[in-house]
Amino acid sequence: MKPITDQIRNEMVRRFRFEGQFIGTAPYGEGHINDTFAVGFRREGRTRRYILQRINTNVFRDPASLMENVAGVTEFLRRKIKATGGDPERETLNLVPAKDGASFARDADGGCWRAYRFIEGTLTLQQPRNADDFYESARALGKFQLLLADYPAGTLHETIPRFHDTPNRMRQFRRALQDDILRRADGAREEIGFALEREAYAGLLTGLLKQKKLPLRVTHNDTKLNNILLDKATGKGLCLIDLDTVMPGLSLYDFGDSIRFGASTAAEDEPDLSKVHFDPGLFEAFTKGYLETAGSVLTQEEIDLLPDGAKTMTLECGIRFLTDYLSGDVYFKTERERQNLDRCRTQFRLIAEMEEQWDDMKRIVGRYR
Ligand code: ADP
Ligand code: GN1
Ligand code: MG
Repeated sequence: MKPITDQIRNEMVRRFRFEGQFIGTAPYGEGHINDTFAVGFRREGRTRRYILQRINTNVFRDPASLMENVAGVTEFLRRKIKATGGDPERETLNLVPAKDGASFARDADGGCWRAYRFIEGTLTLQQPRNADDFYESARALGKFQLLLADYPAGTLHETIPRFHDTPNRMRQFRRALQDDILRRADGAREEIGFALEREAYAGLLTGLLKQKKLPLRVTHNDTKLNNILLDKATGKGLCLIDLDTVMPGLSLYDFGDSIRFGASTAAEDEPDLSKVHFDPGLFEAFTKGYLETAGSVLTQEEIDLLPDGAKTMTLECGIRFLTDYLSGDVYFKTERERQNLDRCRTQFRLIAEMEEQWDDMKRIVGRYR
């Protein structure tokens, strides 16, 4: 993606139906994919913020289809939240259309931009501060899946083909390893071995899906904690954001992706592995919140496989970070050279500890089923 010049960004600020007098704009958030800005306006003595985002079109090849998904899902959620007495301004994303009425706008460099109303009074956490935070995020995820249970899945475009096809991620990893374009493989032998030893396991969930032993649902597919806003005042789980990958998928992908990011004692890219542990207390808090909200619609198999959802998604994400490291950091944003390798290593550390605590994880799920 081309660097964003001040000129382009200012031009894009003028292209959307923002209300009031422009105050300023600044980079915002810690997403790995899109370029996100907070934009401030002043109106009737009050400040109003918006989120302005350039969509990463290297990752999302068909932004028009992606925006159709986002518009469809947010509109659907809006209606449901309203009907059940909730606050659609805060419990779902709300798109701000471009001045020509479209859901996104193109800049002079071909970049695609969209805007949302900023959901104020919320927390985006990079790690849960305590078990309650994580429990609340799980409840928000469970509610999200319930609300979308009757969404017309056939109308959703696949924004990234085979996004959670873990065996395919494994094949991509093998190709990157074979090419080893930067000669980085030698410095990552342990991680490479760890991934390859789990190659057969990587196909567990996709295999069960193929055999129709797990149901396809409308899922979010990117449920790490910084994509789930909490209400600052009440601490309650409020809103799932980052809807670019809402697609048909397995409930276990969403459960697992939350666990791999949030049930850790350290940041996703912590270089010091002695700080990284899988936290069974956090796993328990999330499982409880998730099953309290979504449990009634899940099948017995889905519930039994929650630990495998966690392990599979942690493995998949670790493999993706390792693949990107070997490929020269072309997919995930990085600020330092070994960051993708550090990210991979935290994921693999979590897996090793999950494997050690497997029976406990099963017991925890058994407590809330
Ligand atoms: P990415 O795909 O790069 O992860 P996100 O859509 O997740 O981009 O946005 C990045 C960050 O911006 C989020 O983690 C969150 O902190 C913040 N954010 C995004 N949309 C909103 C919103 N409508 N209101 C408040 N904060 C938001
Ligand atoms: C990316 O966009 P963001 O930062 O919320 C990625 C996820 C990964 C995650 C790892 C579209 O999420 O799949 O799990 O980084 N999103 C995409 O932190 O690839
Ligand atoms: Mg995000």
